Amino acid sequence: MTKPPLTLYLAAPRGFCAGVDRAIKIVEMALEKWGAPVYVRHEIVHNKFVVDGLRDKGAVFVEELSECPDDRPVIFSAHGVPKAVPAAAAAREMVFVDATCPLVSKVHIEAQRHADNGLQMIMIGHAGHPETVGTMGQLPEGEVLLVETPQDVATVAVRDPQRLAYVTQTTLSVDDTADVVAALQARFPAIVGPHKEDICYATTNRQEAVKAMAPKCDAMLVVGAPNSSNSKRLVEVGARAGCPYAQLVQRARDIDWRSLEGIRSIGITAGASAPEVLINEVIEAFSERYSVTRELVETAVENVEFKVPRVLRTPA
Ligand code: 0CH
Ligand code: SF4
Repeated sequence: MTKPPLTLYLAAPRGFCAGVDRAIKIVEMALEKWGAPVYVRHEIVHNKFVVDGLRDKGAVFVEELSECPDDRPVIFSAHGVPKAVPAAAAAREMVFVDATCPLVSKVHIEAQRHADNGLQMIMIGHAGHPETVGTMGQLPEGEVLLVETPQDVATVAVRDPQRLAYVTQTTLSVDDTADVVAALQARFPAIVGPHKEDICYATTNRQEAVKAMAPKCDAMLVVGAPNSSNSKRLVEVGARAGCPYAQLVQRARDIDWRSLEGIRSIGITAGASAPEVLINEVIEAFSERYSVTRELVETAVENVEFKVPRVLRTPA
């Protein structure tokens, strides 16, 4: 039987970002240095395949520091942690390594700097997401106000509208965040903030590529996990940019082939925490069913790399 033709658009950039790459390497180095078990507080990045692979090598994933023994090393995930977490580890004289992405740490420093300057902080982010919890946790409980939408901005109660600053989660929708920032600036003209927001280069670039790809595609798949904020945003961006069917899949076995019946083109991308091997698996699944012509939709070339410490040192 001849296979039906299919144009497969592949977004670039897609998949692993520099912060994810660095965080995974830190766990691997810790396992080499200290042997198993090494504890990791929260999924190092939001990807089951990555987490399962590291677990096989001896990493133990927990949600809270209280679940770790005193005498084994613990690594904090790429999403960042509240200040209380390293403080508690230090108090217990634990060996700990912080795999927080440097671009998230930069936001932590910003939040602290604004607070030191006497400004009340507003964070734009998703309630309960570990990065939001970590960034808000740079300041004492209740000091950072969270807003998610322009509606939240309309009702947020601030101490002094003249003394305000904002920071954002790094993995938000660029367009939605612009609306929230605009609402903040309209209600609080004196508010201080970053040039635009704190969304990182990787999030921005992956959304841009999807915007270019989506209008060409009958359907689009984003390889990523259901708890991955940046991956979920790619699905939304794809749908909004005109793709009639945009779906998140963790790997090839999640593809709903019945929903794809009759398509002549498919777009594929991946969140910042999804490994290329899973993208290749998805491409392979299409190649088995269709006569595929591949086209790259490249909107940026990334060459960001974050240094992994050559020797893992724990804070003095
Ligand atoms: O997109 P989120 O923040 O949910 O996290 P991820 O899927 O693990 O991707 C890596 C980003 C880590 C922190 O920015
Ligand atoms: Fe860092 Fe951005 Fe990757 Fe998050 S998505 S780990 S902020 S580079």
